[in-house]
Amino acid sequence: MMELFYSPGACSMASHIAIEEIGAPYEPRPTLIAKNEQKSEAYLKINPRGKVPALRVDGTVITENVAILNYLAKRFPEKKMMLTDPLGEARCLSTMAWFSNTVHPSFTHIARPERFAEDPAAQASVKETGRKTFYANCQEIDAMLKGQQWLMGSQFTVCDGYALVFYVWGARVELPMKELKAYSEFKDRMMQRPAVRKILEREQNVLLNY
Ligand SMILES: N[C@@H](CCC(=O)N[C@@H](CS)C(=O)NCC(=O)O)C(=O)O
Repeated sequence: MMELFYSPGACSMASHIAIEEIGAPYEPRPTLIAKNEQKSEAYLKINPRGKVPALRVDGTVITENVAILNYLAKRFPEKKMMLTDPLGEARCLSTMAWFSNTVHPSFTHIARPERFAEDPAAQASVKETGRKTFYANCQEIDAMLKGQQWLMGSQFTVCDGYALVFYVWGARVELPMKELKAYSEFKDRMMQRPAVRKILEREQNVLLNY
């Protein structure tokens, strides 16, 4: 049995959506960042970095969305959650790596400026710069989605749930996400998928009232 450790509204939603879309049995293990549960003694035994998501598979723990999403797509190839030709697979990995190493950290500047500067005045500046950088990244996602149904084209993949995370975050910090037309239409399509809706409801996501 697989177990997914996640926190509502966190980047773990990417893995949460993927595992639900796949439809394989798993145990959802809420690990609430709001209550600092990701730093609890019990959870640090699962992921010593104190971060979600983590996926435990028969006693082995996988961390990092990119690795979890790649694992899920490969373990359940019949669900076609990733492009499988070498170029297509590289495109999926490239997009997920960019999400993880660039888009996510740009949001961290908004949500956790104290991690980048000690001085409160400098933190305000980090936050402001983060808003610009993060929104520019969202505009890039919007451009990637222009004229296509899903990020990789006509095939829904594990990249799509990951892209939804950043739409949610932008909405949460009141960036003008609705001005991003292709991204907003993509968000609407995502919300029509029963698995996505189920996860949004389980996580009590802001998109349900957006
Ligand atoms: N690159 C990692 C990032 C994981 C990460 O930073 N998770 C955040 C939630 S979005 C977290 O657990 N933060 C808790 C903390 O830093 O204390 C991934 O994609 O899995």
